[in-house]
Amino acid sequence: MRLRSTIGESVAVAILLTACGGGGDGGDADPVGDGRTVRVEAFDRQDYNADGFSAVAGEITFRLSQVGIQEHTLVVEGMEDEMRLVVEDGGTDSGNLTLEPGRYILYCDIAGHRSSGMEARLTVG
Ligand SMILES: [Cu+2]
Repeated sequence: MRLRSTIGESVAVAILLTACGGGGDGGDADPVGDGRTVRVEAFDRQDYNADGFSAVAGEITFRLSQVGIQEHTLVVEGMEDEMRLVVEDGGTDSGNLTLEPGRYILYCDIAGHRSSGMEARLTVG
């Protein structure tokens, strides 16, 4: 009985820690990012790992990782010609953009994916 309750508690703690992971810069939905690099994961359910990312103005590295088997892309709305990251076969892709402070939209340009949820805000401060 004693052992069982200890296991229950450690599972609860682990779940709590997992839920608290990620950035906490404030804002509507806790944008994710450490300043210079925006790390995005693309899932088969046609969603990214976050709805909001943050970065510091200047040269920003975007890194897209595939979680699953579907091909996905990452572009910044209005800057599609400057950077288009593509992941397939479990790979990653990365590129750089120089951005001024402002709000941007990231999305996957494969037909149907953006409307399914592959869209996220990027706040550059
Ligand atoms: Cu996609």
